[in-house]
Amino acid sequence: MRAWSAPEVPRLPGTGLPLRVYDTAGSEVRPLAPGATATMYVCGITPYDATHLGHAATYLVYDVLQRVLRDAGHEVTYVQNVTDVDDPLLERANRDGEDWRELAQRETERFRGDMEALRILPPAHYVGAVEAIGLIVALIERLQDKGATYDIDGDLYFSVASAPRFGEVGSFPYEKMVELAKGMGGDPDRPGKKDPLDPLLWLAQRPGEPGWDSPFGRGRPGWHVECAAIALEHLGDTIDVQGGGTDLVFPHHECGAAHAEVATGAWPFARSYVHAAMVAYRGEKMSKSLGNLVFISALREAGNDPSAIRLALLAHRYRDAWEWSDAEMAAASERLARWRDAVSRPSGPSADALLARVRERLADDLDTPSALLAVDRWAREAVTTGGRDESAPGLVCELVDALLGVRL
Ligand code: 5CA
Ligand code: ZN
Repeated sequence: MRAWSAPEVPRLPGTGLPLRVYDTAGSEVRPLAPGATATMYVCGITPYDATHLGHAATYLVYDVLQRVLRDAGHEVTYVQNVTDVDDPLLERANRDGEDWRELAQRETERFRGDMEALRILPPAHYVGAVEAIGLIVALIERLQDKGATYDIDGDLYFSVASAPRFGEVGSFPYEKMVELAKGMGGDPDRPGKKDPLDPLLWLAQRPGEPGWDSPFGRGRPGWHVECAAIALEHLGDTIDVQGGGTDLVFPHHECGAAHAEVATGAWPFARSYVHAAMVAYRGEKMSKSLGNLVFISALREAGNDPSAIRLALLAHRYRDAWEWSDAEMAAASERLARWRDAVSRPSGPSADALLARVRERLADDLDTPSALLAVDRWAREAVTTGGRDESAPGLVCELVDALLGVRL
């Protein structure tokens, strides 16, 4: 699929610091330490009711992560999927009497527009589940060859018992995994399953639902195998970063890792599992199923500058869950105005220490709130005491653009 166009990223003087991030599987902050080219797979949207602020907050995390890696001299190969056929999408299309393909196309287009406006770096490979059916079928065949699959009434399941390290991504107690699977499209109670946690690989076609021919009959792919197949195809057996919101740790990333492990024999599938905390609204996780959504498109249409939207999101640490309120937008717009005022002056205090500080804060597990505070301090000084450095306002514009994606 077509992604969206890439924003310019200025090159900054010197080199950024090596990034340390929290790895969910290891439960600690540690160096990411990729090679010359870092590989990153971030789970994409299921295209309906996108793009809300929660989605944007999550994709912004991997955008800043990439900016930090690039500043430290790495290339990044970034892959993202679109779950353009799955139960919730089909249910929504059904509810609204709309063709599921049209719904997916329209919402994917809206997402592209929002990502572009927010100046989010696009993936090199943007891959829909539908266009990846061949890859998914090939991965399921590999799993079949390893004896890791079984059939219930024509539906194909993956046996988690075949993956020796199943459970190591999320480290949840068994009962918790059952509960999480139930809430995220799993079917732990289905009779005939060898283990309640076994995920679906291929669902035999149901009346009125789409299906594709395959060696296991006509049907459609399960969710976890979709991401595993796309990541393995475009990034290889081991990737540096698997990204997505914390709601994807289990079962999605656990099962994806298990599929990859059984198919390739390699472990870990991802060297770092980097998860973004959930954004809430009106007391609950912002979610399509609850409908408590704030859309990026609505914020844009209301006249909010996309750079202010970025600042509103970057004011929160990605690992801390938080709740959106309208005051966030006003505070971010004020901050943007203050920064713009400061860089509009012909000179200011030196920005060398600011660049070092922003690099240092971002390299420490993407501490964006502290990076913003450092820019605040420089801007306050520029406006109150001023400074003689004529290159400083320009350098601040560039560093804020390159590392935070904010255009002043
Ligand atoms: N298509 C799958 C991934 S393969 C999916 O989860 N799609 S989604 O549209 O439901 O979510 C897209 C991304 O946004 C996921 O990484 C998810 O974790 C994240 N996300 C969803 N809701 C929120 C929220 N309230 N706050 C932060 N991130 C969220
Ligand atoms: Zn995914």
